[in-house]
Amino acid sequence: MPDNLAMLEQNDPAVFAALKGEEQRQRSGIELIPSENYTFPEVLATLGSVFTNKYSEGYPGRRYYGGQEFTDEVETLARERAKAVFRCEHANVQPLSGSAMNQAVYLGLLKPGDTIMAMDLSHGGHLTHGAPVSHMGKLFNFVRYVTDPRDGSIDYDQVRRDALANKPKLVLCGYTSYPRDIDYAAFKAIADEVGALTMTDASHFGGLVAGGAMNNPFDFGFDVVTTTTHKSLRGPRGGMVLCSKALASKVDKSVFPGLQGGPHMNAVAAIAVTLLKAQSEEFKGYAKQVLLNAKTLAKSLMDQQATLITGGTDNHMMVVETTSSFGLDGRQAEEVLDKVNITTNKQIIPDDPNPPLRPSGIRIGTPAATARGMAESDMQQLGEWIVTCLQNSEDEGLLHDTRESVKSFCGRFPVPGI
Ligand code: DSN
Repeated sequence: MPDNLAMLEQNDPAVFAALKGEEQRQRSGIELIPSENYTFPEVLATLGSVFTNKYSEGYPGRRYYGGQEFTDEVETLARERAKAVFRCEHANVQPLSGSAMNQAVYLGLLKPGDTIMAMDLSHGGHLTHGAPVSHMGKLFNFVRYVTDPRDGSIDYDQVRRDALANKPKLVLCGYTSYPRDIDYAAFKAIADEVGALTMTDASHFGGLVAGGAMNNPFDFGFDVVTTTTHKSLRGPRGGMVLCSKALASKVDKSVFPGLQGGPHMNAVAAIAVTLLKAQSEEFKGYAKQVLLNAKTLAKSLMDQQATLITGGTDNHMMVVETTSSFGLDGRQAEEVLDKVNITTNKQIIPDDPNPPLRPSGIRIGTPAATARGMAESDMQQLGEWIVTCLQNSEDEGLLHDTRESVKSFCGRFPVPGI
C-alpha cells in the first residue's frame, strides 16, 4: 500500500504542514465545542479510501452508473445498520450534511409556503429551522417557538397555542444550543391535535440516542428523525434521514434526484463503519459518560458562580452567559479560552441583545473530551480552569501557566485516530 501521507509531504509541503499543525492543535488542546468530536480511526481510513473515486447516483440496485457492486454493499450496510440502531423502518444515508438533510425533508414532504413550527435560532434552533436569513426561512412559512423566559426551557403550552393558531403541516423539534431534553410525547400530542407530521433534528444528540443515553423520538411515534453523523455519533461529516416506510419513497426522491447528485460514497461507507461501532457496549458507555461529564462540568461552573442558561444541562452541552458572569462578551470569552488551548464557541443566548459575532455567551459540550477518555474528575479540573481564566482574563502570566498545564494534561489523553 503506498504511503499516501509521505507523498503529500513530498509533493505538497504547504498542505502537509497545515495538516500536521491541525493534528498538533487537536492533540494539545481541549475541544469543548459541543458539535465537534474525534472520529474513529476506521472512519478516517474509510474516508481516505478509494470509495471517494466513485459516482453512485441512485440507490443500491438502481444506479445510473456501472461498477456498483461494492458501493451497493456499503450503502446497504449503512442503511440496515441505521435502521437497527435507531429502530426505524427506513434510512437514507446520502445527504451531504445537516442542511441538505433537513432541506430534503421539507422539500420532499411539504410544498413551498407550507407552515412549519420549529425553534427560534437564538433560543436553540438551527439555521435550517427557519432562520429568516436561510433559504428555507424564505421558502416556507416558519412559525418559530421560543423558550420560557422564567427558566429557559421550552414552554409546551405556548407551543400548543402557536400550533392551534397556525395549523402547521410539520412540527419540528431539535436544537443546536438548548441544554435540556425534549418532551417528545408533548410534541407528538400537539402535532396530532393539528394533524401535523413530527420531525426531530437530532444532529447534536444522534450519538446519545444511538448509545441509549437519551430518548429515541421513534419510541414516541415520530415520523422523521434527521441527524448529522459527525457530532456525538463520531462518524464522517454527513447526514441521514430516518423515517417510516410510508414516507420512504418521498424522502429518497427528495434527496436524489431532488436535491443532490452523486452521494459521497467514502462518507456513506464511513457511516456504515460508524453505525457498527454505535452498536457496541463501549459506545453505550461513551454516550452515558458524555452526559455524566456534562452534568459534572455544569455543576463545577455553577458552583463557581457562572450563570448557565436554564440553570444546568440534561444533555451534552451548556450555554454560559459570560456577560453577567464574567463581564466578557462571548467573543472575548472564546478568545481568552483559546489562549489556554480550551476551544469553545461564542453563542447567542435567548433574545440576545448583542449581535451574533459579539453575543452574550459561549457554548460548551463534552462529546470530544469524553472521546479522549476524560471523566468526571477531569471535568472538575476543566471547570476550574475555565472560570479562573475568565475571571482573570487580563492576567497574561496566569493564562500562560494555565496553557502549559492544559498542554501537559492533554498528554494523558491520546486523540483517537492521531
Ligand atoms: N454547526 C453546528 C453546530 O455547531 O451546532 C450546527 O450545524
